[in-house]
Amino acid sequence: MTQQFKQRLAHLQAEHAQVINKQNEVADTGNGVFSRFKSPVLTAAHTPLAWRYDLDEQRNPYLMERFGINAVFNAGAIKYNGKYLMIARVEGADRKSFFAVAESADGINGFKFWDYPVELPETDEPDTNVYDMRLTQHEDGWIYGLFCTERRDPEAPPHDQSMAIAACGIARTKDLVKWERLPDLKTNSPQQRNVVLHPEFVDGKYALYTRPQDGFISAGTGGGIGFGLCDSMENAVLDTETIIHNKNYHTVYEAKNGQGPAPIKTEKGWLHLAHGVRNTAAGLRYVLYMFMTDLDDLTKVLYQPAGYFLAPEGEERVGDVSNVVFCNGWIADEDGSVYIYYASSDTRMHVATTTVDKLVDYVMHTPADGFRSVSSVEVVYNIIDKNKDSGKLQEA
Ligand code: M1P
Repeated sequence: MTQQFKQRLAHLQAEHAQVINKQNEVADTGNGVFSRFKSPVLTAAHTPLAWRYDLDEQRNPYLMERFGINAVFNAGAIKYNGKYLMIARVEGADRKSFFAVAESADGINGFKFWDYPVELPETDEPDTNVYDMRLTQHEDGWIYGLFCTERRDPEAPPHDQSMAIAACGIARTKDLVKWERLPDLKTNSPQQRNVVLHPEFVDGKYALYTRPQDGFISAGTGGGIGFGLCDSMENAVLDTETIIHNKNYHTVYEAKNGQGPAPIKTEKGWLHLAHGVRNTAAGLRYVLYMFMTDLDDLTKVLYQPAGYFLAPEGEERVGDVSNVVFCNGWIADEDGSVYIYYASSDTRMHVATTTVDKLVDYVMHTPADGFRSVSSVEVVYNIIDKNKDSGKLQEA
């Protein structure tokens, strides 16, 4: 091995080890609902050197990257065998995404990718691009991964190389290593993204959250979070979708929205985390918001705090698709802690920590949207008056 090759390899290894072993710290006092952390938890730099470099000097004398990784984001998550796992969307420099599992012992530090990315089987209709997997440990015993499969629109004229069709791909596994691919979900909507499997049977059927949409980017007449039941995941067909949470004028979800990870069951109801999108002069802005549905009637929204739960801040605001936070994975731990894995600007993964109790308090006691400025002022007056009545104003 030449000295040059040896040195470069040693530098790459040291940098990689530093990225993985970096200990994270809570960012600031925060808003009391959750804690943010100073550094991302999973990035392109976390991907193993063995994926990117041919480490043989004969074949790669300059030790050049042979496969570039552009971004690591939009990860599903699950606690499995006592470890915190993310199944990330890894996007190559070639723009194609694939899935890869990274694990950590404490859910915050030391996320390390498994040796190989996921080998995802295909259906008869090959996928061009796959992304945004939601993992659901279903009570039928399988772990399901529902994701977006994207293919070129067969109706697209030759001059248009962007027109695409998004559909929900379905795969299942018992160990996150060996995956069985099932047929794509069939619904009445021309396109689907952000489809999520509910963890429990409902009336003996599988329950799915959907996001019907007319176009690939614009939701058009679709765009709300839908809900439907199907008999089987081996041939998943949804005849009807009921919109349980719709787009709404002058809110953070006025352009479109989508269910995040599978909801968390609590004594008060199902906790949902979703993303809301609005249009601005600077392009689309994606934030996260929450709501709670009824334990018996999953289509009934019981509580919904106004506005966003988490929005991009600081460096999170910049990336491949700036001003975006997106979440498709969270873990509710046995001790009541919740790890929210969210991506910023389609580039990297972060974690925010909280508890089920705090989220329930947040969802039940944060005032709902009054949909007008005058209602927002009433909410503020109400808080001030209560502080005044209890003699707390001087403490502010
Ligand atoms: O670029 C932001 C997000 O855009 C899409 O989400 P949605 O379907 O809700 O608009 C997805 O492509 C997602 O992966 C991406 O993060």
